[in-house]
This record gives sequence, structure tokens and C-alpha cells, in this order.
Amino acid sequence: MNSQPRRVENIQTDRGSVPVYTTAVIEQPWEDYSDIDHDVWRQLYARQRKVLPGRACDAFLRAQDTMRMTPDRIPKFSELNKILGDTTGWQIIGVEGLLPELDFFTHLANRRFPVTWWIRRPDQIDYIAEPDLFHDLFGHVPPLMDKDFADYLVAYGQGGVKAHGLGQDALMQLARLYWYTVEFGLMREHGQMRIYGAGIASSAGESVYSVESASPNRIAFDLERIMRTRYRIDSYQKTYFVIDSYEQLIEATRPDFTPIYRQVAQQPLLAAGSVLDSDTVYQRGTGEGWPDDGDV
Ligand code: HBI
Ligand code: FE
Repeated sequence: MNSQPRRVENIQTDRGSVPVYTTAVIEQPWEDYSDIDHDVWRQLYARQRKVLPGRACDAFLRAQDTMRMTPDRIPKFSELNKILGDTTGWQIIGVEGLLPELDFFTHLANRRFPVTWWIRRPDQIDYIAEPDLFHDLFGHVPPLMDKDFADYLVAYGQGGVKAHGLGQDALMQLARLYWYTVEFGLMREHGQMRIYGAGIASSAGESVYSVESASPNRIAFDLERIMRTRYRIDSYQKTYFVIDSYEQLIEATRPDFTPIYRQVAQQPLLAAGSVLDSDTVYQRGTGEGWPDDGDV
């Protein structure tokens, strides 16, 4: 199910101007999913639910159960929206894929999370570069059931709308914050490293690597540090940033970012694998298997 017409638009990212596919909000064409589509969901869901206990934070797994995401067929957005709306006021909306930043921020600021309606093909079970339904729904939606995380993402969207008028430095700094929290965040829980980021939680390989491998750095969350840190889009992360609770994200986004952007822009960018004397380091990565270059 990959056949809807797509409109190509250019947006500014860390890598300069890149084409993205955009369309308007669309109703989930649930009746049109094939048996193969449902089977891809079933396989991915079963695998991740085996991998995540003891690796994902408690709130993540609890939320997935509470929402009653169906293990055997692709969940209906309309059904998830009832419980999500009652719990934190968030809603899922169907989209074709990546949205221009301002559209994306505007949705978040209004408690709407864009979820890609189509699911990857069977030959893409292990890896797909662009976000699909499994990544968006399985990875991004459970944290929205938590009040603090839900509020953080609203604040992030509001910050994004504002940053859009401030220029490219601010937008890139915000993108790094999103990357190292919403996509690839870890949380300390029960004295262990636990996953809350959607990019990790939707990947079988990175779910294990992020919390168990000796290769990556695991460093305490620090807003300005993160805003300076480049990242990988084509390999496992070299560094994960670790929060103690979702409240910490809320606290960090309470101040006005405008002076922070200016401050951060005056400091040098940091490589994805760098470690500073000022970092609180939980684990200094061995760097084994790291690609030499290619940070975004
Ligand atoms: N659009 N649908 C969708 N999902 C995203 O995660 C997303 C996006 N557009 C832009 C975007 N992410 C990035 O710019 C983030 O860094 C904000
Ligand atoms: Fe994502």
C-alpha cells in the first residue's frame, strides 16, 4: 500500500535543503490494508514486545497495554484516539509522511501527532529509512499517554513555531533536542538504562544496542549540550542522552529558548561521539564499530 500520489517540497534541515513528501491530513484507510500489511504489523509488534520488557521504561510498556494496540492487526486510529484523548488530550492524525517543519510543529502545539498511514513492506522489516506506521504508532504514541511527556511535546511544538521565525540556527538546535529525546532518549529507572525514544523503541537492533552495548556514550541530559551535538541518521547513535524522568524534560523547556539559541550558536558544534569534561558520563563508549564520519 504505497501508491498514493505525493507532492514533493523542499525543506531546510541540518543537511541543507532536502525534498520531502507532503500531503494533507488523511483519514486512515483502514479497510484498504492488505493481509500482508497486517502481517508486517503483527511480526514487528511481537518482536518488539519480546525485546522491550526490561529495556523500555515502565511507562512506555504500560501505555501500550492501556491503549490496547491490537497485536494481530493494524490498530485503528479512531479507537486509539478515544483513550488517548481521554488521557492526555492528544490525537493521532494520518499523514503521508514527513511534514514541513512548520506544519509539524503546529500539529504538536495543538496536541495532534502525525502518524504515517502506510506500513513498510515485508522486505523492510529490519530497516527502513523513512518513518512508517510502525515507527510512528508503536514508537511515538505510547509516550503521549504520559502527562509530562505529553506536555513536553506541546511545549516543543510551540517552541518550534516560534523558532521558525528566528532562523536556521534555532531550528537546527531544536531538531537536535527532538532527536536526542523524542527519538533516541534513554531514562534512568530502577538503577538501569531504559528506552523511551521512538527511534530506539521501534528498532529491534537498537533496542538492545542502546542499553547494553559498550560502544556508545551514555551521558546525562543537558539542554545546551544536546543543542550543540550533531547526530547520526544512518547508523546507531554514538551517544545517548539520559533523563531521570519526563519531568526533567518539562523543566528544561520551561525557560524562553530565545537567549539560549543565541548562546548555543556562539559555541562550536560537537561531533556525535564527543565527550566533554563538563559531561556527567554514565558510560564512556568504546567507540567500537563507529563510522568515521557522516554526522548530520
Ligand atoms: N514530520 N510527520 C513528521 N514526523 C516527524 O517526526 C517530523 C516531521 N517533520 C519535521 C520533523 N520531524 C523534524 O524537523 C523534527 O526535527 C522536528
Ligand atoms: Fe520519529
